[in-house]
Amino acid sequence: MTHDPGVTYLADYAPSAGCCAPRAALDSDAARIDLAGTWRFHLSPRADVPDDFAAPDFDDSGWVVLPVPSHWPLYGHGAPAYTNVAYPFPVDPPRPPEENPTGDHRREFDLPGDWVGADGAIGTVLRFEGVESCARVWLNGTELGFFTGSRLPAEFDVGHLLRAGRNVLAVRVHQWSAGSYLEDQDMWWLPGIFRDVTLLRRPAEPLDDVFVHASYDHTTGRGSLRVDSSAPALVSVPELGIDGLATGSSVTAAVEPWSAESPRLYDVTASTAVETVSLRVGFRTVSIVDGVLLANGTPLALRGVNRHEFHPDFGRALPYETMRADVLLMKQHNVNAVRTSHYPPHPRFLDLCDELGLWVVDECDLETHGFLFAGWRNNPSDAPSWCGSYLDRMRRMVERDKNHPSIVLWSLGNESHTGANLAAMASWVRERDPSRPVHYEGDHDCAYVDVRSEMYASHRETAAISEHTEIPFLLCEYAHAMGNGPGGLAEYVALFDRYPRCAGGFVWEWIDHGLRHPELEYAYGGDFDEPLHDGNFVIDGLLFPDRTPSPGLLDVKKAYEPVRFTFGPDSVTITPVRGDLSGLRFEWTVEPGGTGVLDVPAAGGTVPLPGFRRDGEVWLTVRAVLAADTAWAPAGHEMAWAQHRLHERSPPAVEPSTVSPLRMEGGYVVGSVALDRTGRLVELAGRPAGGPRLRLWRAPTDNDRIGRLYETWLAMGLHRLTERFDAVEAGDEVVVHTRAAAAATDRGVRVGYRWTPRAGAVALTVDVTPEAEWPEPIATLAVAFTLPATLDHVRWFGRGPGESYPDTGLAARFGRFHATVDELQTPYVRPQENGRRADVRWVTLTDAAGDGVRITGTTPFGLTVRRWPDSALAAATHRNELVAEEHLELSIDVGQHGIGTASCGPGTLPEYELFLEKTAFTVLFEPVKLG
Ligand code: IPT
Repeated sequence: MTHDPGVTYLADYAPSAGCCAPRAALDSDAARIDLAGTWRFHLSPRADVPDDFAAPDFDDSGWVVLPVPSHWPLYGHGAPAYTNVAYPFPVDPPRPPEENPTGDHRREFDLPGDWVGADGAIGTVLRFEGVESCARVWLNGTELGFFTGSRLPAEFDVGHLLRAGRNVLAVRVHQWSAGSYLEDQDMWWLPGIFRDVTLLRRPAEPLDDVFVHASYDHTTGRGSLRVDSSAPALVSVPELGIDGLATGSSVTAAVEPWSAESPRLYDVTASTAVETVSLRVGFRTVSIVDGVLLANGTPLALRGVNRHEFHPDFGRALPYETMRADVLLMKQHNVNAVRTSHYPPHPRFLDLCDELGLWVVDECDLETHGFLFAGWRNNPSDAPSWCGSYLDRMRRMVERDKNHPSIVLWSLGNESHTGANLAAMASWVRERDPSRPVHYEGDHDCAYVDVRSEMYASHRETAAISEHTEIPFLLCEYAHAMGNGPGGLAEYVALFDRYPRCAGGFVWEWIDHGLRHPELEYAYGGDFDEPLHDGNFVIDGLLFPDRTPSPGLLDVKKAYEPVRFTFGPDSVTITPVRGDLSGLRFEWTVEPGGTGVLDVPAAGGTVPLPGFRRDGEVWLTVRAVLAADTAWAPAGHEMAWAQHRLHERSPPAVEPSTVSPLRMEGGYVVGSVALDRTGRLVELAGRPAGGPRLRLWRAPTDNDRIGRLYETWLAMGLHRLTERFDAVEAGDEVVVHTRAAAAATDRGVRVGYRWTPRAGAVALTVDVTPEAEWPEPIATLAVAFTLPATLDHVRWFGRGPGESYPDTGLAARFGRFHATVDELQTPYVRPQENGRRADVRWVTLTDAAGDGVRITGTTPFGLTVRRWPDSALAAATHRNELVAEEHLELSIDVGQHGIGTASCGPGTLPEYELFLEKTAFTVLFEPVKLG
C-alpha cells in the first residue's frame, strides 16, 4: 500500500500555480480594499488536513482570531525557532517534513456595490505582499492556486469569482514547503501572512505595469526619461513641463540628479483613459568606469548596513512607522546605504529609501546555506529542477522594485554557493534591466557578477583585494556587530576611503532580533526549547531590539562621518568626504573656555583655531551640525566632530605628606586608608572597602567566546586567579607583597601594592611583575576593589559618555561626564563585558549627598563600576539573571585586550592585543565632598 500525503504541491519544484505575471508595485488611482485586520485562524500540526474550511459556509465561530499581517507563533500558536545555517528539518529536497505547522486563515469581506464596473465586470486582483512559506488560496470556495517565495508578492485574478456583498477568502499557510529550501536565511523561522493582503480593482483597459528609465548625464546636467508600459499611456512630469509624452518615447531635460545625499524626486504620472499611476522618479546613472563603481559620475562610497526586517513584538510584520524609524535612524547615524539582507523588504521601505536618500542593494529572497553541511551536495543553485524557482524569485523582485532610484545593485541572494541557476538569474536581469550592476557574494570567480564581493574579509585581505581587483569590490558583510563591538571598524573605513575600486561595505547587521519575553526581557535561539538552534547568534545588531542605538551604532556614525578634520598647530582643515559642506554649521567649544562658530566655505578649507587659557588640560571640540531642518533630522543634529588637545594637563599634585602611616593592632592606617594585618584594604575614605585584587580576566564578550580566546583564558585560569598576601613592609609607606596565580598552574604574577601618604590623599602604586613568560594575550590588566553600594554616583573626566575599548569607542569624546552605576551598564541582551570608560583622568564615586572618594591616575586609566562581579556577568545568559550585590565592584585598568569581531570575522588587530608585561601605575585616593 502506498501512502499519499495529499499535498503534492508542497514538494513540487514549481514555485506557484494560478498566479498572474509579476509587475511593478504601483500607486494607482484604481480602487483598492485593504484586507488587513482581524481574521479567523486555526492551526494544525500537519499539512495533510481536510480543506473543508475553504467552503464559504464553513462555521469558523469556534476558531481563534488573529491579526493579519502577522506571524502566528508570536500570538501563542506554536513557537518561533532560530537557526543560522542548519535547516531545522531533514534535508531531502524538495520534500518538507511531515511535522508541518499549517495555519488556516479565513476572512469575510463586503464588496461595495460601486466596485462593479459600468459594464458589469469586476476586474480585480488579489495581492499578497508576503506569506511564509507557502499559501494555498480559495475565494468563495473556488481554489485559486498556491505560491511560495515568502518575501515576494503574488497576485491572482479574482474578478470572475467576486460578488457584491459578502465574500469569503480562505488561505492555508504551511510553515514548510519546497520553497523553504531556498529560504535558509540567518533569522527566526516565522510562518504567517506577514505582509499586506489587498484587493486591487483593475479597470477595463488597465495600466498593469510601467518601467521608468530615468538616467542622468553628469557631463551635461541633463536627465533622460522613458517610461515603458504594458498598455499605451501618456506621461506627465509637471515640474519639468513634460505633459502627454507617449510611453515608449524618450525626452531629456535639465534636472537635479538623485543621490542618497540629495534625494531629489520628481512626481510623474502615467495615464490611460481609465487609470493613472503615480510615481516618484529620481534621475541617476550607475556605471563602472576603470573598475570604479560610480553614480552620476561620482564614486559610490557605500557606508552601509545590512538590514533584516525585525520588530521585537511583530517579527517581520513591520508597522510602517518602524520602517520609517529605521530609515531615519540610518540617516541620523551617517549610514548612506542598505543591503536588504537577505530578501526584498516591504515595498514601502524602498519608497522611504527613495524619499529620504539611501543607496540600496536589493537582494533576492534566496539562501541555501544549510547545504554546506552536506558539502553542497544537491544544492539547488546548480540543480536544473530548481532553475524555474530561481528565475521566478528574481523576476518577482525585479519587476516589483524596478522603479526605485535608490536601488543601485541587484543582488541574487546570499550564501547559496554557486551554480547555473544563479548564473541564469544574472543573465535574465542583465537583459531586463541593464541599468544596474549585478551582485552576489558567492560568485568568487566573478563569472556572472559585475562587482566582486566578500564577507568578513580581514583588513589585510580587504586591502589586498582592493589593490588588485579590476572590477569594483565591496564587503557585503563586515564588522559583525554581535554584543560588545564591532572592533576594528575605523580601520576598515580607512581602507574604503583609500582605495577607489573599493566601493565600501555593509556592517552586519542593523538590529538584534531579540523577541520580547515576559521573564527573559528578550528571547533568542533556544529560549523556545528548539531542539536545534544557534543561541544568541541572532543578537548581532547595531540597535538593541527596542531600537535603542548600541555603542556600536554610535561608532558607525563616527566612522561614516561625511566630514574630515585635520588639526594644525593653530588651524583646522575641514574637508567634505561626500557631497559638500553647505547645509552644515561648524561650532566650536573650548573646555574650559568658550564656544563659537567657524566660518567654513562649502568646498572646505583651513580656518584658524580660537584662543584659550593655558589652564590645565584644555580640549577643543569642533562639531558639524545641520544648519537647517532636513526631512530626517532637525537643525542642530550633529553629523561629525573632532577634538584637539590645546594644552596638556599638569601632573596631579602629589605633595608628600607630613603624616606617616600608623601601625595599629589590627593593621595599618595610611591617611584615609585602613589595611588589615595582611595588607588587605578594609576602609577607604572612611567607608568599608575591599581589595586590591589583580584582575586579568573579563566576562567574555561574544567575540571572545565564539572567537575562542575565552578558551585560552580558561586554560590559563585567568577567571580563577587567587592572590596570596605574602608580606607587608611598613615605614614611610606601606608596601604589600602578593602573588597572584590560578590553581593548577605554576605561572604567577608578583604584585606590589605601595600605599604612600600624600597631602590630603593616599597614593597607591601597583607594581606587576610576571614570574615567567605569558605568551598568550590576557583580557585586561587591572586592579579591583569593592566599595559600598551607595557610592553609585559617578563623575569622571576622560572619554565618554559611552563605553570604549582599545578598538571601539570611536564615538566617545573627552569631557566631564556623570552617570549612575546603573547607567554605566550597556544592556547587551546576552550579558558580557561592557561599560568601560577609557582614558579617565579622575573619577569620583559618591553617594546621593555628594560624599565619597576621588581617584586620580598619574596616567589615564580604564574604569568599570558594576553591581556584580565578573563571574556573575559571565554566568548570566539574559539580563534578568544579573542581581545587584551588596557592594560595588570597581576596576581600574591600564590595559584591555581589543574587542575585534571574531564572532564572525577577524579577531583583534595586533596593535590592540594585550600581553602581560612588567608594569607599574599609580592612582591617588582622596575623600571628597561635592558641593
Ligand atoms: C553570514 C551570513 O550571510 C549572514 O546571514 C549572517 O549569518 C552572518 O554570517 C553572521 O551573523 S555567513 C557566515 C558563514 C560568514
